[in-house]
Amino acid sequence: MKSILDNRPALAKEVNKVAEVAGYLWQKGWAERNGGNITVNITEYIDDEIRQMPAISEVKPIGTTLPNLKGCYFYCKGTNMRMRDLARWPMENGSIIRILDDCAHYVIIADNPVRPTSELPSHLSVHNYLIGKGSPYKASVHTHPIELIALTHCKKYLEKDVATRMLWSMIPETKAFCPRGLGIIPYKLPSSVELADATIKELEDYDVVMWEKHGVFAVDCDVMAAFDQIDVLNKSALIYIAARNMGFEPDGMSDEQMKEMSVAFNLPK
Ligand code: 2HA
Ligand code: ZN
Repeated sequence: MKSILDNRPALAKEVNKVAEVAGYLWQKGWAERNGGNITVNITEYIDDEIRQMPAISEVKPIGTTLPNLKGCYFYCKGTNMRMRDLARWPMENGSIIRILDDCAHYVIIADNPVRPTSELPSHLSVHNYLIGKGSPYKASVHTHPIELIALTHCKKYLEKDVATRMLWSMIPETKAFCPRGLGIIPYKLPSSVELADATIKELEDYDVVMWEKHGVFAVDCDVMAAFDQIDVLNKSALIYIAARNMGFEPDGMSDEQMKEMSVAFNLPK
């Protein structure tokens, strides 16, 4: 079957990265059933021929108006699709959409009329925010990392930066590779406008934000980098659990060690 990815290696590479990450999410047990979502702003890979491609869906409302998305294109996981299927067949379990000039509607252009994630309005609102502030970030990932979610069942870790400090102190790499830490958003109904608004607000200070008792939402330059930030945080949670399972509360790196690291790696905060 013909695909929009044929003879477009740069675009194919981005979509294949999504497939690779989708496989990791499944293997890690973070993507049960249709859990999680990925959207990537692929506008920089769109050529004139793609801009001329006809819609393969009716015109659909986004549900909100997002002025910075005029002329943008996104790869989106399909609604109800499984990450484990997307890992093998990204263009059967996701699609490429074009934002129309009114910035309030979209159409699907390739490869199949797979309806995008139910979280599309919130993902697109995040991309609209990122473009607005001139961010180089192009990818957003929502997933259900087991150990990080478990932490949010404890009130202490819902306080600002308490989880961040604990996670950073488990292994030096975590602060180095997730330097803005883990933002926390108190429980809100999945897919709600309130959750989307709170996420955008928290992304001002963090690249990875935790939705209490639900999952994380991460942004970065590409999907691999967004995944890596979640992965290093969850690795720290696993180290914490391993220590507790050995029968003790882990000491964590000292404040002096954290400081020395932050200076050496030129990290913020
Ligand atoms: O779309 O995980 O929270 C699947 C989800 C929504
Ligand atoms: Zn979810």
